[in-house]
Amino acid sequence: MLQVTETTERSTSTPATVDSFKDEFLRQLRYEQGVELGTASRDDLFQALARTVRNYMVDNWLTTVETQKAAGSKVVAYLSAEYLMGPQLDNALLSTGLTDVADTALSSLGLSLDDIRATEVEPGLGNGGLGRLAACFIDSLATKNIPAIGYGIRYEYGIFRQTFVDGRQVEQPDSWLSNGTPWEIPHTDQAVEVAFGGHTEQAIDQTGRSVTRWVPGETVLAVPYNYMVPGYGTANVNTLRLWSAKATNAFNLHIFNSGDYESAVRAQTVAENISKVLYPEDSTPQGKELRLKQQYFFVAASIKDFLRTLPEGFDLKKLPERIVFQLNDTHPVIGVPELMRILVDERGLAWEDAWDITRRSFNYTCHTLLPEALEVWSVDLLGRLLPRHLEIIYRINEQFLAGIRATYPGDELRVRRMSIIQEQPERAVRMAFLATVGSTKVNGVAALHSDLLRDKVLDDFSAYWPDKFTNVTNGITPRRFVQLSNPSLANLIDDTIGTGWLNDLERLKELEPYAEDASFRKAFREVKQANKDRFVSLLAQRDGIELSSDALFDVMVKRLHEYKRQMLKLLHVVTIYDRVLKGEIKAADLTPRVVVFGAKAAPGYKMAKEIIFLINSVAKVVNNAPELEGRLRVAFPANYNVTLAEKLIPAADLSEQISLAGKEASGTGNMKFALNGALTIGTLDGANVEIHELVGGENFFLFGMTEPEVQSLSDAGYHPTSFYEGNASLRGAIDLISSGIFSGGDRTAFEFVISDLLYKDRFMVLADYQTYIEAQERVEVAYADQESWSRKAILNVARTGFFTSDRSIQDYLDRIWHAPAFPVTK
Ligand code: B1H
Repeated sequence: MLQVTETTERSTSTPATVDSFKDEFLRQLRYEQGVELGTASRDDLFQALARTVRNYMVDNWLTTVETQKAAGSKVVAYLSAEYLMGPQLDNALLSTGLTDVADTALSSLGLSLDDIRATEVEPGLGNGGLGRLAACFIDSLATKNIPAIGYGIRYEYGIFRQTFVDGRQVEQPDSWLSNGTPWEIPHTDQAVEVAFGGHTEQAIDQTGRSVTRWVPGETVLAVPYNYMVPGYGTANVNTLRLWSAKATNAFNLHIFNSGDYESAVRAQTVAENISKVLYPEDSTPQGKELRLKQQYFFVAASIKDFLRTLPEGFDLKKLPERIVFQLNDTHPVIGVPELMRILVDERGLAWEDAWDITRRSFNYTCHTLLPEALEVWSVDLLGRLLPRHLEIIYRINEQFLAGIRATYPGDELRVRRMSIIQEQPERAVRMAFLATVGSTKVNGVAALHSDLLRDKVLDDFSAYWPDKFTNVTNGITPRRFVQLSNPSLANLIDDTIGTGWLNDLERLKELEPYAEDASFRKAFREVKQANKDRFVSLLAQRDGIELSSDALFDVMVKRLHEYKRQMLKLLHVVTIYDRVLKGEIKAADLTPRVVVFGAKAAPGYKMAKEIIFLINSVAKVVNNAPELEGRLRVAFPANYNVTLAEKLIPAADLSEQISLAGKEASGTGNMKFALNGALTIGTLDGANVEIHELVGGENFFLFGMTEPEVQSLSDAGYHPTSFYEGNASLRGAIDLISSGIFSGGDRTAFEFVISDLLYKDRFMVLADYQTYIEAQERVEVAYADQESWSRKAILNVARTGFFTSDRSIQDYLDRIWHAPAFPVTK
């Protein structure tokens, strides 16, 4: 019997005992893996364990799907080209409440849960923050009992595996599926066709109306793979549905029969390439045909998939009551003309009605401020790949611009500025504009970002539609980024304020008084120390990097991008070395510090790759300098990913969030560090602004220009050389890099980076250098007083409960989605 109740409670459908768990595990090993316990490989053990845990979620999942369907309540469909999920086993154990059962069951078989979980290969189906945000959001949606589905692409190869060869990044394919993944359930029977190319033609329908028809040139199959998304503390299990491309049989057969096997195979390859690999770009798009194909592929499949769940005879005018599509950046915005095409061409709705439905069904989240990151697709390419969609976009634009002309008569400049179609440097579709016009709400991802979006990037649009713009500050799931990644801290919190805070994170406020409690501070420090020890041993084993855990852990992990300013951090390192070499400071006076970098560069981003090479080159010299022995170490483990983040973030003392103000939309690493008791050194950028506000200025190392100051410096004309010339310490650092000391005497090795800094420095590293160095000096002083540092760190944890993604989701619900929660119990 299915029933719906108001209460939420954790339930595993089959009551699990150690014995039943053990039996299921052994059954999996024997009958699914086909091995004996004694001969099972690590991977066999992992697969069997993962499927055992998975099977405990299935009943709740099926109940959730059925109950939600029967109720016909509003569904949130999150459309995202990326989901950076991280390892799944721990999270599944946590949500089913089976961690202890599994541990005991495995121990009784002479196996170790820790060893087995370490073999999991994470699905790297995202680049960085945007993909990880999507993963946090579906976790919170499930936890909050919201009927929701995540739609995306099942890339066969995720984000590349980064290796370093002689200090340079070399990319290796990420074949995360080579052993298969226990978490997915394919449904070949539910595949849908997605069409591309061809042409459009006019026809007369049965009622005598002239209609447009798209006659596609080719079709591919989109095969859905389902992943369970268990909520925490609830029986609700939502679905993540990722699409994989497969050649259609009809197409193959036709060519096969003609005897041309080679082209049949080629056609298959072309079709299946669509979901082959994740584009490894972050913050900037890649304008490639295959990328547009990926976008249309998953969006068209997803919309079709949702529409077929509607009951026979459903009144499409009521669609916005049944679904809300959330566009995770512009990558899925082709969904707007796609829904129009379906409603007008296939379902025979009048254009005006279809437009009303479409606009009410979509909302758009923008994740950037960099102008070069705003996606455009050339009209030429779009017209070739999706001819009908291009016509529809033109018509949407025409109608939109008619409205602009009516409101601003004679203002043709404004019309040109706002047109969805840009004319220069080539005629192209501005996807952010299409998303804005086609959506009910547009949101930025942090308060500052949303303000800048409204007042700068999309100012014409916010003047025209003031109510369309809103903010939803990003968040992170505390299940993964506190409980799972930092169990020692979670235990300390449990012991101090009780349980229940994991899905009510503002309760961390109750920790505030304990900042004044010396024994709590000691316990808190012990947690941090244990996390450092854990990280140090992991790094020794994973990378052969030897570190002392008796040091300030200063961490900068994020994608490598000039605007994030890894160079500023590096200049700090080089400055310390330079001053020690010159005898300006005594190494013995330095607080022992371990600087950890983690960063992948987009493979085609030359400057980012040169900066990686420079960091590695500096690290090599600094780590071998006898002068700095025991005082300064630089560690740059390759292939920073979610798995490593979970071990590194809890070990950090200092969180580097040092982008140029006005460039980082939000950042989410900044939130993870603060919630794990690291202090932030940062600029007033992205969500740092809110972190700073919440934790208080005394508990945050603020430096650098504000966004308006950046703007005025830029308006006045920025000359980096004058900063170089006017600052001896900066000059010392830059000159040391140019001296060849980090490149075996080669003075030209880093010219590409250094001359850019001196003559362009688009992100004003040199302008913020001095205040950054001073802020680092404040860090040194503060860290020397461990009691006071612990107080600050505790207050960071206590005051950042706001950054749970549960709160972000609540904001989306209140401001944008208006979809009721729907608790499911069995
Ligand atoms: C963010 C991206 C992004 N912003 C294009 N934009 C991509 C753009 O493959 N592409 O073409 C991929 C990713 N990613 C990040 O989103 C922001 O830089 C962060 O500041 C923000 O925290 C994160 C989540 O909102």
